[in-house]
Order: sequence, then structure tokens, then C-alpha cells
Amino acid sequence: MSDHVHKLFPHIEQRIFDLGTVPPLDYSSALESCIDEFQPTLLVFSWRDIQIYAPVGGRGGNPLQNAFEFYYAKNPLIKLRGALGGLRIFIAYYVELWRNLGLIKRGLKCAQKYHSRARAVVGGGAVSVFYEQLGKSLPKDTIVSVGEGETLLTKLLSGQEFADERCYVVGETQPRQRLIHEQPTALEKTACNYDYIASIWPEFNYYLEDEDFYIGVQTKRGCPHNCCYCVYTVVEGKQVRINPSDEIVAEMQQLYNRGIRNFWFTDAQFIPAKKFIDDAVELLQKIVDSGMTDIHWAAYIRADNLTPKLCELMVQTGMNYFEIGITSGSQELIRKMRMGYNLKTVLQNCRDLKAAGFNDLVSVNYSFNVIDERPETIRQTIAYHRELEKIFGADKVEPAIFFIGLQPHTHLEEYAFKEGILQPGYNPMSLMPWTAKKLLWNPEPLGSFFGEVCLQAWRQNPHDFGREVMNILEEKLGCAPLAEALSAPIEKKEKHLVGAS
Ligand code: B12
Ligand code: SF4
Repeated sequence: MSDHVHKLFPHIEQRIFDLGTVPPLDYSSALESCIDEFQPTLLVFSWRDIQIYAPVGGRGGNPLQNAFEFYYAKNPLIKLRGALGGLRIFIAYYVELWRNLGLIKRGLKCAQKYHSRARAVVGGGAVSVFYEQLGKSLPKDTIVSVGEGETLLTKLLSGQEFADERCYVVGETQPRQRLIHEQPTALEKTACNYDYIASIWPEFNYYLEDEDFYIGVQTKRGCPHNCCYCVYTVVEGKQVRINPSDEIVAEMQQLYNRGIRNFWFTDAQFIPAKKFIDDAVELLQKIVDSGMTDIHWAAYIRADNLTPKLCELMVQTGMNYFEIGITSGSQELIRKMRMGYNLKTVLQNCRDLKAAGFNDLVSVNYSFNVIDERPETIRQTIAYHRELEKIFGADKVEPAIFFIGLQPHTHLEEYAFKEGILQPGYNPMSLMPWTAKKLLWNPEPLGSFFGEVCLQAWRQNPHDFGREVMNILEEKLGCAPLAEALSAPIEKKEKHLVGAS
């Protein structure tokens, strides 16, 4: 956004203040001294994460384990351990939330010492998801923005009316009904000018020094799909907008010349649909032609949209992290979750990827119990997983067991309303145990069963949680023939999600 502002208004002075490099105890004083020095007229707060339910087990830590111990453990000591762990997370979550809100208030007050009409505008990933709730705690007159901020900032800085942007003003306007579903303005993104960015962001080099960072580069915006639990498709919109490949490569080259070798294509989906395969091929071919031969990259990839040519280019350009977010190995459930892909095609594409020389780890994301899960669909998922192991090698395929953290503005939320699991007006930012139990999506009748399986897996093999869960499920329920997993007979009395769009 700073790059965008600079390209349109080169005379405007900007300064990036980066909390990521400041110790938490110094946040307030560092922010205030930056404002005292720079004396801004507009404070642009970018708030990326308000992770409420990290539905991750085995890799990222223990929030899931704490919650499951608290909700499902029969042993009172384990239950207590879960409760204490949960309490720690609960406190950390609210402390962070209040601290960030406090920083916005404090920053604004401080800026108003120098310019009485200084204003705050807040946006970013977290604000886009929780824009309705956050407005209640922000200072009056703050502009709350959903999704991309470029056109809003353009209007704001040129003094134009901005009410038609995806935003509202605290204390003046209410967020419009279905604001988040409004389409973003089309915008062609050019290569970010990192020389300029480095000049306004004193801490920029910190990110270049650590070789582990995967620096984000966006190649497109939007996702046309409808997966029932996903909010990306509303945050970014359904219209896919491709950034020019020359601009993307030029941006990567600037970073490359500063020593960066790891890139994350931050698109909601790197290959959102078949018709974008050619764009991905063009981009990867240009990366090959640019001579950046020692890079690695990762992205969210729908494995149904691969071709042998694309697989070859992916391997050649250094894709070294790959998540297959299939959610379930049962074609029937894939259809019910509106995920719109064919599991047979995914298998074939994985074979192509392997044939192209992909030999790194593959993380396969499974979210059990989203909708209509039954013992037979679990057996199908096991069959599917075993087939992936045959393709890549059992040691290379890591099942990541997720439980969906329900997010607002998704079909799953509508489904929860329809089924009476949640009531409209609930607070999606609440971490109270009774709300958390519903939002950490694992409904009965199978909820307790999964709870017990996960607890057993943590007990038996905490360091290989995902594989242990799969083994326990197979021991308990068996494994279906693969053909059954891949077929989805149309039933007459299918449970539908509400609200097609
Ligand atoms: C790519 C991605 C990742 C990659 C990041 C790779 C990398 N090296 O950058 C990976 C997989 C590592 C990742 C991890 C996580 N992610 Co993530 N991620 C995304 C994703 C898909 C895109 C983010 C992105 O970089 N976009 C490209 C940039 C250019 O856009 P942007 O930052 O959003 O900025 C634009 C707008 O937001 C807006 N904007 C931003 N700031 C401001 C400020 C103002 C004032 C205005 C007006 C506008 C504005 O304008 C910008 C330009 O258009 C989003 C979902 C989405 N589709 O947006 C989730 C998302 C940001 N992630 C999220 C989360 C939670 C996480 C994790 C905490 C998950 C976890 N449990 O571990 C981690 C945390 C990582 C971290 N350190 O912050 C959430 C955050 C919201 C929330 N629920 O709290 C999101 C929104 C997904 C979601 N719906 O839940 N993530
Ligand atoms: S394909 Fe991915 S980004 Fe698109 S709606 Fe589905 S889960 Fe979301």
C-alpha cells in the first residue's frame, strides 16, 4: 500500500513503523516516539492476525490439545491441564486484543497533539474478518476497511468521497449489510519499489537477514470457489485478478538481489481454476528465464488444477513446500462442503508431480467432522490417505489434522445458524469456553469420538500426531476400498448448506 501511495502521490511522506521488530513491552513507547518524530496526519494501522482458534495440531502448538483436553478428557487431571493451558491462551488472546486496540487509541491521541485533525484508518486480514466487531472498540471517526486498501487510501489522500469503498466510519456510519460481499475495485498491481520501501522502513533489512523467512509476493487476487468454511473468497472477492507476470518477476528480482531466496506467493489460491493454469505456466517460465535458479517457493495450491507441464515447472522453479488442502478423502463430503474438485484428478496430478521429480514433504490437510462425517466417510479418507502415501512415500506425506475454526461470513456459519448450533448475533471473537466449543467446529454425534481419538494420539505419539490419528482411526474403523472414496453417489435426501451465491 505504501508503494501504491508513493506511485500516485510521490510528494506524500510516509514512514512504516513495524511492531514486528519491537519487544512487546516497548510497543507503546516506540510507537509514541515514532509519532513524535514523524508527526503524521494519517495513521494507517494494518492489523493482520487475530487468530482465535488455531485449529492446528501436531505442528503449530497446543491450542487444539488444550481445548480437546478440557472438553473431552475423562481423567480429571488431564481435564485440569487442558483448562489451565486454555486459560493461558485465553489471557494471552485478550491481552493482545486490548493492547492492539490501546495502541491505536494512543497513537491517534499522540498524533492529534501535532495535528488536531489527524485520523486513523485500520485494515488488514484480521480487520477484514472481524470488521463488524472491531468497530465497537475503536475511537470515533476511525475508518474501518475491509479487504484491499489501495483505492480507499487513494480517495482518502486526494480528498474524495470514499463512502462507496468497502469501509465505514466508527460513530458515523454502520457497516452496510453484506459489506464484505461487495466486490473489490479491479486494480493492476505493479512491482513494488523496494528501494523506496527500504527508505521509509528502517527495520526492513531485518527480514532479509534471516534465511528462514519466506517473503510474500502476491501474483493474483480473488478466488472463484465456494468452499463452505472459507472467508478468503469474500475478503478478496470471487473475481480473479492476475498481476502482470513481468511485474511479479521484477518484484521477485528486487528481493533476490537483496539476498532473498524464499518466496511465498500470498494468493488465496495460486492456481484458482483450470483457466488460470496458463497464467501460472507463464509466470513460472519467466522465473526460469530470469535466471533465479536457486530459489524456493510455496503457496496455497489446489492440486486439481495441475498439468504435467505445470508440475515440471513447479519442481524446476523450486517449489519446496506443498500443502494439499483436500479437507477430506471422501468425494461425497468434498461435494457437500462445496469444494468443487475431483479427488481422482488430485491423485493423478500428485502422480504427475512425483514423476516431475517432486521429492519434498507433502502436508495433507484434513479437517474432520465438517459436515455429514460418518464412519464410512472416515474409512474413505483413510483409503485416500494411504493412496497418497503410495504415491509420495509414507515418510513424505504428513497428515495435518485440523478442525475448522468457524469464521464469520462463511457458508458454514449460515449452516450453523440453520442447524441452531449458533444464534445470529453471536460474537465470533469470543473465546468464552461455551462459544469456543461451537466455533472450534467438531459437532456431535462424532465430536466426542474425534476428541477421544485425538487425546489418545497425543498420549501415544505426540511428536507424530497426524500419523497417529490416522492409524488409530484405521484401527477403530478400518479402511474403505479406494474406489468408494472416489465416487460420490447423488443421494435424494442430501443435507444442503443454505444460501447459494
Ligand atoms: C498468504 C497467507 C499466509 C501465509 C503468509 C506467507 C508470507 N510469507 O507472507 C502463511 C501460510 C504463512 C500464513 C500464516 C498465517 N496466517 Co495467513 N493468510 C494468508 C492470506 C491468504 C494472504 C495474506 C497476504 O499476504 N495477502 C497479500 C497482501 C498484499 O495483502 P494483505 O496483507 O491482506 O493487505 C491488503 C489488505 O488486507 C489491505 N490492508 C492491509 N492493511 C491495511 C491497512 C489499512 C488501513 C487499509 C485501509 C487496508 C489494509 O490492503 C492490502 C493491499 O491490498 C490471508 C487470507 C487472505 N486471502 O487475505 C491469510 C490470513 C491473513 N492469515 C490468517 C492467519 C490467522 C494466519 C496464521 C495466524 C495461521 C496460524 N494459525 O498459524 C499464520 C500467521 C502468520 C504470521 N506470522 O502472521 C488470517 C488472519 C485473520 C485472523 N483470522 O486472525 C487470514 C486473513 C486468513 C483467515 N481468514 O483467517 N498466512
Ligand atoms: S479454493 Fe481455497 S481460497 Fe478458494 S474458497 Fe476454497 S478454500 Fe477458499
